[in-house]
Amino acid sequence: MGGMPRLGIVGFPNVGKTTLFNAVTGLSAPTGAHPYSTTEPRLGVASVPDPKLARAAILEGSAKMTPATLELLDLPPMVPGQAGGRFLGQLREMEALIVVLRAFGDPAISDEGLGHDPVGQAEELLLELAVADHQVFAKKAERVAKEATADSSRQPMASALAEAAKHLGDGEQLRTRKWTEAAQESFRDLAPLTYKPAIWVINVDEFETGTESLIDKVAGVVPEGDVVVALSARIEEEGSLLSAEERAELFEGLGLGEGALAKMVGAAYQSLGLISFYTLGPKEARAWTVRAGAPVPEAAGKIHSDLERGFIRAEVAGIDEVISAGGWDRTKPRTEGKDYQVAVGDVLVIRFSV
Ligand SMILES: Nc1nc2c(ncn2[C@@H]2O[C@H](COP(=O)(O)OP(=O)(O)O)[C@@H](O)[C@H]2O)c(=O)[nH]1
Ligand SMILES: [Mg+2]
Repeated sequence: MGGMPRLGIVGFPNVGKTTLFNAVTGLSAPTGAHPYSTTEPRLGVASVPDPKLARAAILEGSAKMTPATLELLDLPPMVPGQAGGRFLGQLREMEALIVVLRAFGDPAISDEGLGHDPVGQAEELLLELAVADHQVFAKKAERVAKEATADSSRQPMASALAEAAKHLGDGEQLRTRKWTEAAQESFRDLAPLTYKPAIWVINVDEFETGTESLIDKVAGVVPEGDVVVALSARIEEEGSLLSAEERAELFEGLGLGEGALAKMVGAAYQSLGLISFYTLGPKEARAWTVRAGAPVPEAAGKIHSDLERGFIRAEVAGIDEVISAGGWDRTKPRTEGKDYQVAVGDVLVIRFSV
């Protein structure tokens, strides 16, 4: 699993973090009506939902289908006013955060006095994260400022850290500002939580209506560009245990839109600057992950290092084209050389020699 992008699930107690984790990973970690049912972090793998891959696999008669994956970490809850707890250290190792907000009002499930107003929770979480980052930034800024009095080459770093500490001290997230390359470099090893992409998940009641306005309200308080989705984690968890048809029936019966979970995973993937490309064959139809903008030999290297080392050229067609043509053999692929940047949805055949 090395190198798989990792996302941490965060939120206050009893908001449905573990339920969401179970829904996405297909695992069944214990959830509980008591607020601290998750005591240790748990790791799971989430498949990136990909209807195009499924269609292509059918067209190619592939024996096996392998979607792209993300790694998810289910964490014990944030405790209000206790930023800096031991789990924040683990959060720093994540590439992005999935923040769960409770909007369901089940009286049987304690909300620890935090209520079920997702906007209030979002504001409070943003503040907690800013405070947690501020602590580490203020400390380092002070240390580097001291060093800079003796060694002027440390001055730019001292200034960048001081500026970032001030921004955080104002309760702001680091990602709401553009930072120079040098500034980013000076705080990279601090792995600031407020600089990581965040996907906000509003966990609504199964009979909730008007989720659009909830989404708008939350989007109004989180940094611009953050993705906000609304879903019912409990229904998604139930749905994850069903076949595709049964699931569609369940969602339709409840008048819920299907696909919020897929949207969340897709948004997480995109927020990390990742794209999928495909290889198709009788044995396997597979989605692979590469950073957006990668040249085709780098993508080939995800499949096998020989394909990158011995790269000659790639035959490329978009997956939509392959599907509408009725299969790879009916498509007219383009030939691309080593400078070609892989695009979302490219189907690749790599020609190589070693
Ligand atoms: N009514 C309702 N209950 C939910 C929903 N999502 C989770 N729960 C329940 O809330 C409780 C806490 O959920 P859990 O996932 O353990 O919360 P965590 O503490 O954030 O990990 C469990 O009893 C869940 O079944 C939901 O959408 N609606
Ligand atoms: Mg939990």
